[in-house]
Amino acid sequence: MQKLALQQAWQAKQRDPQRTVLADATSSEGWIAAPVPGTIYEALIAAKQIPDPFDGLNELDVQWVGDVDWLYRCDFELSAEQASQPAALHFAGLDTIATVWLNDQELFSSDNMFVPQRAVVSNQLQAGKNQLLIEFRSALKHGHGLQAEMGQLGVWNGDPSRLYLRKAQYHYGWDWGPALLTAGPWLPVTLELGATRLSDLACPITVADDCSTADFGVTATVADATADTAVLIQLWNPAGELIAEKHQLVGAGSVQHTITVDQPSLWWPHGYGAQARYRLTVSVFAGQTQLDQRELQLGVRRVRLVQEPLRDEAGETFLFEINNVPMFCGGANWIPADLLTNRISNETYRRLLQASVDSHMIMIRIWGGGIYEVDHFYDLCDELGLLVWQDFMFACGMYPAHPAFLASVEAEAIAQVQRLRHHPSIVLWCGNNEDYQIAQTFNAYDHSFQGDFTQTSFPAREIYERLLPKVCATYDPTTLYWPGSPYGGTDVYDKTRGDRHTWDVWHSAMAPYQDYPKYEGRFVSEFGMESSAALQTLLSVLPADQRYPQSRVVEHHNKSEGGARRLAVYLNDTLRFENTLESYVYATQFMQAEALAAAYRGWRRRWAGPGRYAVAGALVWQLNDCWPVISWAIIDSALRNKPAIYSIGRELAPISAGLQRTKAQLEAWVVNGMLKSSNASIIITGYDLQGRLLFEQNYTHELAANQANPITSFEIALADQTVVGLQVVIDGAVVARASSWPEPFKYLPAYDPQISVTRLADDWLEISSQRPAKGVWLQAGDAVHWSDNLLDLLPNQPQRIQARGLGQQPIEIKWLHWDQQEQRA
Ligand code: BMA
Repeated sequence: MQKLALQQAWQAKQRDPQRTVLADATSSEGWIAAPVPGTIYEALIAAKQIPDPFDGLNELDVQWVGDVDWLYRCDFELSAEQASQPAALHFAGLDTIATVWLNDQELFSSDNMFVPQRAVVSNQLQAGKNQLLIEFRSALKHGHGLQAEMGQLGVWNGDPSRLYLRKAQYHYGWDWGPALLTAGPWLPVTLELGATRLSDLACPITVADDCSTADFGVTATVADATADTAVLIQLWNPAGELIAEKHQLVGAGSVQHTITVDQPSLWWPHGYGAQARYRLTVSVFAGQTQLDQRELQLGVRRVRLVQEPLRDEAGETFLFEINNVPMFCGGANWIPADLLTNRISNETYRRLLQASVDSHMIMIRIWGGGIYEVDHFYDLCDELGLLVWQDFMFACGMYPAHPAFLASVEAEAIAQVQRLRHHPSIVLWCGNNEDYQIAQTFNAYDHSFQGDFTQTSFPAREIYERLLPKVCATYDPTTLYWPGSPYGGTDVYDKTRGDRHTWDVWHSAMAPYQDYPKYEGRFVSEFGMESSAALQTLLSVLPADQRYPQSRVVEHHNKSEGGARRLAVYLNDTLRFENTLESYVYATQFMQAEALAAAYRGWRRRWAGPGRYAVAGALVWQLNDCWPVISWAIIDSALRNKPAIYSIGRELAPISAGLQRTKAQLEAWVVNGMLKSSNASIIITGYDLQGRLLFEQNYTHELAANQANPITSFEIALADQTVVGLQVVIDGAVVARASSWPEPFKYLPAYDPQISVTRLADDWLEISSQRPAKGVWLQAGDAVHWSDNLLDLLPNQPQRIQARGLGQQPIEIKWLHWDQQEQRA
């Protein structure tokens, strides 16, 4: 099998509706160079026919691109020998309403950007010049047509016609992203020469309950096999030793072979063990000639979703057990890292996922309004030890379920599950994002009804409760399936079973973030607080006269409904800041960091040991951004970390400390996330704002493994003048800290806490202060990698952090109320 990537010399033009496609293809004017894989937006930007859609208000000026049809053409040369071979064209992804011609002959039409297409073209190639044409019709217009025919459906975010299209839903605009209705061959186009090929390779791994054995169930399907076609199956262990080999004639088209491995090396999420992987190679031969080969990197892991009653609490758990170890899943929701996904580099994927690992997250949820990610994303999660919660691509809508739609969805699900099923990191397939929530909001969700869903006002249950689970059970039986997020009880807001999206803070009630612990769920799969992108990131899209917080362009780059107003309310509740963009950025980011830390801290405290794992996970909305914006992201579109990623990292660390202040009552606890108990000294100190020590308490405590450990609770005298700190000391080292300040912060006097920074070897720094210092944010340019940041400092408790790449660069320091005049007096 010879594979030729058709990615050179593609051109594109706007369709001339007065002409037929073939006539239009011969016209000479209007053609621009088009990157493939890619979409028409990249081509138009490169040709300077449209401005950068992210800049200023440009998004509003480029919507015409989605209203018209486009034509792509590619001329490619073949030798007589090549043209005479059995051949097929493979299209990994056509966005979205497309028709394909080869040498003036129509091959097929497609309407799902998530379904690869393969067209046999053996007798349609010619020696010399061949021409491939693809017409992309306006998805928006196509959707409006279907909507006019079948009715408008309920949605949150974007044009409602999006529900009829199997196109990335966020392309229609979302409450954190612009609308860019892309069109084009967004994934590779390949010419395959030769008939016999490995058309499918499956290898589900069945792990014994005690993980003592693993059965690798290999099924290799060979298309167009001949009498002498054979496959060679080889398995290497993580040490690189060949541990199994099987050579077999193909015969009826597929070969099955099971390899049993005793005491297999297990794949673990990071922090729990190695990410051991076995390498499976399957090669297809005709005699001695190798015709095709595929390789899979496999991991042995046993996954269970444990839903069992809790002691003394209603409902049941919703916890992930990996290799028989229950795990608190701290993590984040992932959105596509750009509107134009072909611009996302492997480096970007690695930096975003590495940052989540650095903040002790072990789970990433791929949200249902984006795309099934590229292979590299999952390879990285396998390598880095990140669990993946994978939504199917449905979000915030009352999707249809007519036969053509169901057929398209089935083809999509089969293709994506077959592509991704071998990744050990993927532990759960999930039917949709918030479709049960929107249905419940429309009173269309009758949990007890189990009849023909397609005849109800919530027909898409057919997809989530019948079609998708069947596909998963057939093609990926060792991975969990969950109908939707949130989902669980009869009520999607149920706190006692299933997963929950906690938007009581920010959306709906706009509850104070300090109350996050109240809005728990057995597994909180979404929650979030907005903040601005980094100053430089924001400035990159702001004209000079728009560089103030309430400007038209700044607010255009906050897509959340009432986003600027909600932020203003939360900011007004929390701290004082100057009305400059620099202060606004620090203030929003400080508040986001405090809010998200309060959530993780409050919920991880409920990971309280066997029978008491009341909250088993928290996935923040959202890890990343797709353009320069004010959103819920904790890493902005320029990959600049926001302070929240550090405050979250402290709450998810193997050992984390917690302080909860209710009026003058203070409660203290320590979470030991490690699988061994540990003996610790706990030091609790109280300081006034002048830096005078008010009290110190010392405890020793055997921290039980894999749970939160209550330490003490007591009344604080002069509570509104007192900052309390807690240090956890193990083997002489401070391994975790927490601090509790009088709130709201806005009532605190602004002062200079006299922070000093001492430079040590290897870019290590010692940071200390004379008076309590809150939210100490250190910056020194993009090249510096901070091991921690946004510190809370107490006198006589210096902290050491590493600033890799700092060298002798100057460090800019901000802290709570750094910009308030009175301290400068
Ligand atoms: C949830 C998510 C997203 C949305 C976010 C913030 O609805 O599923 O759809 O962007 O909240 O509003």
